[in-house]
Amino acid sequence: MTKLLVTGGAGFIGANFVHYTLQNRPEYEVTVIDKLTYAGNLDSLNSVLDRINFVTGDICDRELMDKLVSETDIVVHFAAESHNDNSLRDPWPFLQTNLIGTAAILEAIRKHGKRLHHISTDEVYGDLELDDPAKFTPDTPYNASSPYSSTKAGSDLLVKAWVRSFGIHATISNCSNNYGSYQHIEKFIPRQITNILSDISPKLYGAGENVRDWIHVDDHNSAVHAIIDKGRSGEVYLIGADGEENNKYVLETILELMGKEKDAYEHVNDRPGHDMRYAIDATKLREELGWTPKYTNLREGLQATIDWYRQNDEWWKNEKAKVEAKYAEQGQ
Ligand code: NAD
Ligand code: TDX
Repeated sequence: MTKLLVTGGAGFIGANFVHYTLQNRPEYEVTVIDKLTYAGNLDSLNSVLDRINFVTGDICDRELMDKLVSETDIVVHFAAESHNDNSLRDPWPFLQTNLIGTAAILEAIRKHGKRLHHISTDEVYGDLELDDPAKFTPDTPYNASSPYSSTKAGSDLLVKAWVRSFGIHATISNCSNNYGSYQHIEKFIPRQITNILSDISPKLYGAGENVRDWIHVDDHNSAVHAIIDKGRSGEVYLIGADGEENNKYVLETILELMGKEKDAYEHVNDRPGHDMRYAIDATKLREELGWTPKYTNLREGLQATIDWYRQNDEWWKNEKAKVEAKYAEQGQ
């Protein structure tokens, strides 16, 4: 058995990664370390808690990370403060977890000679114009816009520095916007679905022209496994599935799939510094590692996601009023 330490495994992508790994890769023994912040939810792992080791803890705790890393073979590092809007209200948890937490993991990896896969975002590259034919590639210069994305960019640079200076065995992936089950209802797609299910009108920032490159979370996670299997140490892989759509289209599609009028939503205050467009060129991942995405029909993926939130209201209902009250303070 190969031992896998998953940081942030009670969050959206991390929990899906744990489920994906248990279903598809029986050779791995999984340990999760998660602080269970507002974004972590142990219920997302309920059905598999007897098949994994779960540790409640903070990745910034250097002693704890030293111990856990010494006991594993590979670390897959998902843990982060992940929401742009929160980073605009209070950047400090982002600086702490995304930078100091990643450094604590890197120091343990260096000391014990283990393998790291660092999960990052396409937002480190800044944004593109709507009419620009370009997409992000591994050679695009870093140009992050928000406290969230700049701390993720900083965490990537820390990993690159530890590779170059200390020769640690590490890979990095930068993925586009994920959707699917277990995503926190502060994020765009689950916020709109749960608004409609709660008779609250959906909320579109600004004109809704901003473009995101959507990928199903299972496709992100199959790519992460491909990189762990075959990725070259020190390399960066961009993960994306050619899913560019603007926010207005995504919201109108959700409304239509839920049997509502296409214009039954409100325009609210725009996000300060709102990135206009993200787009991933995943040629390196596809050609070098032979990866292909499975869930490329966004309408079908949205329908499955709507069904999941409808059937699992006990997973999100208690959080709804709190999340909406926080947005209301910003006029969003
Ligand atoms: P999330 O906010 O849903 O989950 C984050 C998890 O990390 C939570 O379970 C939380 O409790 C845990 N955590 C936070 N601080 C911690 C700390 N100090 N110690 C231990 N655990 C801590 O985030 P997500 O959307 O699942 O994102 C996971 C990773 O993927 C992040 O690194 C994010 O930057 C990256 N990413 C996300 C997306 C996306 O679309 N969601 C896209 C590309 C990359
Ligand atoms: O209510 C909303 N209305 C709205 O129009 C919300 C919450 C968002 N939006 C817009 C803002 C963005 O253009 O929708 C788009 C998506 O917003 P988020 O879900 O907040 O995602 P984004 O800011 O694009 O970042 C996401 O993808 C990259 C993740 O949250 C990050 O963790 C990841 O790195």
